[in-house]
Amino acid sequence: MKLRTFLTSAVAAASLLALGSPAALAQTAYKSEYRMSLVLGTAFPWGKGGELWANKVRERTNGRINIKLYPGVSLIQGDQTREFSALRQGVIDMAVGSTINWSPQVKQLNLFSLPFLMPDYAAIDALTQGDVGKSLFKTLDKAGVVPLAWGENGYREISNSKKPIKTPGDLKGMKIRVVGSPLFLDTFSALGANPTQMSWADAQPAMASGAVDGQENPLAIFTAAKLHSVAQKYLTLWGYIADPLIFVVNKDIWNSWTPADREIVRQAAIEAGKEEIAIARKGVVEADKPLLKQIEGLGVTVTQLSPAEREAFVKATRPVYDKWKSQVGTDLVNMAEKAIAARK
Ligand code: X2X
Repeated sequence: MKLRTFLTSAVAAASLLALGSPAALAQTAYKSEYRMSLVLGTAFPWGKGGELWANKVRERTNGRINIKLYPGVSLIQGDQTREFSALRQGVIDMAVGSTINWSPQVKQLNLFSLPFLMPDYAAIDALTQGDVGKSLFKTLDKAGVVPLAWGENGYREISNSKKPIKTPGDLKGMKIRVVGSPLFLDTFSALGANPTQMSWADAQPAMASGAVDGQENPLAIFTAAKLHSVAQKYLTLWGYIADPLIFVVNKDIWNSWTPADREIVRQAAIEAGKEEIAIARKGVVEADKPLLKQIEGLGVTVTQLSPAEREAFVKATRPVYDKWKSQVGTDLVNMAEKAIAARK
């Protein structure tokens, strides 16, 4: 519709012919709806982040950019590891996506999945808000998408249906559902577990039927997805990795917007990202960690590791860290290690 309106404008058509520029045409061809891909919906911090972004953009562009949310990665039939390729190809217009799900296509994003790289939230911030974050945005830009802002899924704590996990030995032979990159297979194999890759959509029935014993995900997902009701009775806080989220737009879509609208979309993503991170950390950054009490209230045994107990997991996964350091990129990992050591 917009395209036809434009073409009937004699002045514009004349200048288009004069310029012979497809970009000039593209810039006016706004779609009536833009499709935002998300793994999780608005019951989760992740989906709320997407909703905050979409609402700000719709309001500030007076509806010129109208975004619809597609949670459950429904635009790609639930296969979250295909999200990045689909974004690049234009099957998806924009997304709030996890570094884990995009890491099969962008190997540098495995950085955040290196076991025990980031000891605390300040370490995550030191990476995403510093030079490492900038370097990764350059990589994403080269890979064909427009990265705008960081959000957060969270520290991925491990749960299972069998027993409290206190030592790597407790994981021996346990069937653990993992997602995404082969790095996860290496980490859980090093711990003696039996990892199996599957999508989030397949994971919940697999836990319910006992096809898998355990999984790892942030606490906000544990509660919102009610994982205690699919036999996840034991939860161990080990903080081994955390996956940031990234707000991105497909390059052709980005180029089709006016510079002023691009700026609105970017600013809205930055604000939504900040708000989403606060939501994702709610309940676990307060001194009394109310989310843990809530989870215990569901009949779940929550295990907190002493520093020495945690160190045993660090040691057992160190060969995986070393192996993957070169695959992620030695310079990038060195930069990350330095940024973490210098964090406030
Ligand atoms: O599949 C998962 O575990 C989830 C929802 O956390 C991601 O998409 C990375």
